[in-house]
Formats: sequence, structure tokens, C-alpha cells
Amino acid sequence: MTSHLTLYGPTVSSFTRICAIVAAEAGLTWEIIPTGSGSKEMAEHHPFMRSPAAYIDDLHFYESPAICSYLDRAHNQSALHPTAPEGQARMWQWINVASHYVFPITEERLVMPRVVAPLMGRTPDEKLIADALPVVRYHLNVVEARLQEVAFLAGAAYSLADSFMYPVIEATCAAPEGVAMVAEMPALKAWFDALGQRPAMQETAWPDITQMA
Ligand SMILES: N[C@@H](CCC(=O)N[C@@H](CS)C(=O)NCC(=O)O)C(=O)O
Repeated sequence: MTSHLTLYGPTVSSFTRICAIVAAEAGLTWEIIPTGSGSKEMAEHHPFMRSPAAYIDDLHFYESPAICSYLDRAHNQSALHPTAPEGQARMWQWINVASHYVFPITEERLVMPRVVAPLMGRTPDEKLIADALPVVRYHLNVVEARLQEVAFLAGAAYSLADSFMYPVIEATCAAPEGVAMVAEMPALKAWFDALGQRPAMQETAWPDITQMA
């Protein structure tokens, strides 16, 4: 019987999308049960109320690296895990870079104030954005330097690391400043455009940024 992945999280959430991308890469069916991060409902699925939480094969997981590793190993012949020790280490290195460095700065100090705040009737905090832009540029340049060396973040092949970084870069490009910076970084831009053609990216594309929760 084909497995089905149920994710609890906001419909528009980078980490929820990362898990959906890896499910789509594995050919799994998946759904998102819209659930707000930090809500009482989310606490029923994730003790720290972060998004997403996942249910599959009568198992319950939270934390995106754990969810994605399980999906790929159990349902995709580990296709997105490099086999060599160095490649595996690089994959986890870049998953952490995406999760702990690039995501927080781009989300909190560019996408939220520039894109989400106006949707909620608030004026963007221009100083917050202006102060963050050099830091955002630095982070993106670190990714650019890596992609000038190799085709994908973990090495020669697409891996979980690319599945993590792609939605973070796409969300960054919801802000005009993000689009402009990525356009100046040829290796990152080429990687981003090529990955955007993958069916998994298209199948999981956010319906409408105005639904961001
Ligand atoms: N370490 C978690 C991070 C998940 C995360 O931060 N998700 C965001 C939504 S994209 C969230 O829950 N934000 C709410 C908050 O930070 O309180 C994972 O890998 O799944």
C-alpha cells in the first residue's frame, strides 16, 4: 500500500514545504492540515509548537531533518542521501546552514517585514530591513561560493540539502531585495532556476503568498 504523508503546519511555511518537497521527490502523496505555529492545536503534534509535525506509516515525527531523512530512507531508496561519508557530512552541514543561518535572517528581517507586514496592514520597518541587507547578502554569498565549486550543496548530486535551501531562497525572492541579490549571484541563480524546474518544487509551490501564516 502506498504511504501517505500528513503534515501539520501553516499552508505557507518554509519547513512544512521542505518536508512536502522531499515527499514529492519520493513520489508520496501528501497533505497539509493547516495549523498555526505556536497554536494550541500545534502543541498536540509538536511539543515545541514549531511547524511542521508529520504522520506517516503509523509513525509521528517532528523536526524537518528527521522527517525528511525518514521519508527519503524509507520511501525513496535514500536517493537524496549521498553515500560517501564526506557527502553525507556536507549534506548535514548545508541543511544546518539553511535552517539556522539563512532561514532566520531572510525570514525575520526581510520576508516578514517587507512582504508579510504590509499584507497585515503594517508599515515595513525600513531600518530593520536596511540593517539586515548586508547580512542577507553575506549569507547568500556563502551559498554562492559553494555553488561555484560544485553543482549541488552536498556535491555532484541533488540531496536533501538542496531541498532545504531551495524554499528558503524562493521565499527570500518574495522580497524585491532578495530577487535583486540572487540575480547578482550567477551560480546561485542558475541553481535556483534549475531546481525550480523539478516537479517536486512545482507540486509544492505556495498557493498564494497572502496565505502566509
Ligand atoms: N527546527 C524546526 C524549525 C521549524 C520552524 O522554525 N518552523 C517555523 C515555520 S516555517 C515555525 O514554526 N515558526 C514559528 C516559531 O518560530 O515560533 C524544524 O526543522 O522543523
